[in-house]
Amino acid sequence: MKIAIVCYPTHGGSGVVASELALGLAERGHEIHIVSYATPFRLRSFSQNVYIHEVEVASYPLFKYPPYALGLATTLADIHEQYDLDLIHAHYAVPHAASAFLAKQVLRSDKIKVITTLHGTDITLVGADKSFHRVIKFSIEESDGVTAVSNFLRRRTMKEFDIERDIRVIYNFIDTRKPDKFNDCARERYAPNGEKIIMHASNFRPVKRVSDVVRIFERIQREIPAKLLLIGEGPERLFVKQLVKELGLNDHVWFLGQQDYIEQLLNCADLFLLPSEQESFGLVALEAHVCGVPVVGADTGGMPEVVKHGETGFLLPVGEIALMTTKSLALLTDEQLHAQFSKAGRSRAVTCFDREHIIPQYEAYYDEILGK
Ligand code: GMT
Repeated sequence: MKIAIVCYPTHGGSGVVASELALGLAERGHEIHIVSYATPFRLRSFSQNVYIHEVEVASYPLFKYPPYALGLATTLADIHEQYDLDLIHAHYAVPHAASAFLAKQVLRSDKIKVITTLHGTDITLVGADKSFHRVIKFSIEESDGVTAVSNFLRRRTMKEFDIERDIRVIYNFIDTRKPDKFNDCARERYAPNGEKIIMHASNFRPVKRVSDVVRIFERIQREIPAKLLLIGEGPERLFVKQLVKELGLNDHVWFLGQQDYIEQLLNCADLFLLPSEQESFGLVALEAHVCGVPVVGADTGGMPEVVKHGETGFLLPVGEIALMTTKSLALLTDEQLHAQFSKAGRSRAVTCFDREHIIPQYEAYYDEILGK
């Protein structure tokens, strides 16, 4: 098949999933055209069957805001004319699904199909904004196929947008071979005296509640020697740094910035914290599990579909810092319990979320939408 994959190029989960899907499909012989405003970081090196198209947006003194959605639609139409695409797979509804719809209209073609994958914040945060609501609903209804990354997100989309059409749940996935390839994390660099290593990675937006991570860590390190590794960049980073300073934790917290492949770091973590307000799936929790790292986080959104409470981690109500601390300490101080959760998490990742299991589900869905 010839497939255009539209995605964000950044470190967020939707861009990672779209990039890994592109690589997986390309390996299976499909011709993949990545369409984005920059080259996604996971696709910077050459891959057979993957073509990168960066969208250019004309600037003009009249434009207060560059019309990216129009540039994207034009690029998609151009790519179709040159390569004769079978389908456009838009990751993240805003504005990708609307641009894909527009491209199809511009081409006046019923042959090319549009599939939209909803990732989470496109529905729960951006989608909840009145200024986008009608267009998102329209784009979902007009796509030839729609997938959501969790049952939670499917239900939420149907309710929030009053959608009656079918939405297929296809879970996010992971390459479970990675931990063997990346096993060079030096624990001693971050925890020279054998301290426990707690980790969090996110885009440091309010929805991630990174200050909860710091407060939980502060309570943990009162009881046992521990270090906190914070990965990522985002609007709350400075605020979090200030909190770390105020709590007297400067010597215990590492800010590691944006990392392209966090598996290397996860390999030396003892615990991953994800206390988000909302998480439609929680790809990073799956990344932790594949490295055998138990997760303590919030019982929200699609998190229970990834982390099995009491088996691979603990999920507590949003904001319950005290309970999250208690469960973290239980895992960090009981070696047997930790080993049991670590094994169960890794095994869950391999059994339920391996790329070899999920990518064929996308292929089958493409066939179905193309009427093959
Ligand atoms: O987490 C974010 O805010 C980024 C966002 C994205 O679009 O990259 O993540 C969403 O999509 C991921 C991939 O499907 C999911 O794993 C995340 O749970 C989801 N984030 C939220 O729902 C907050």
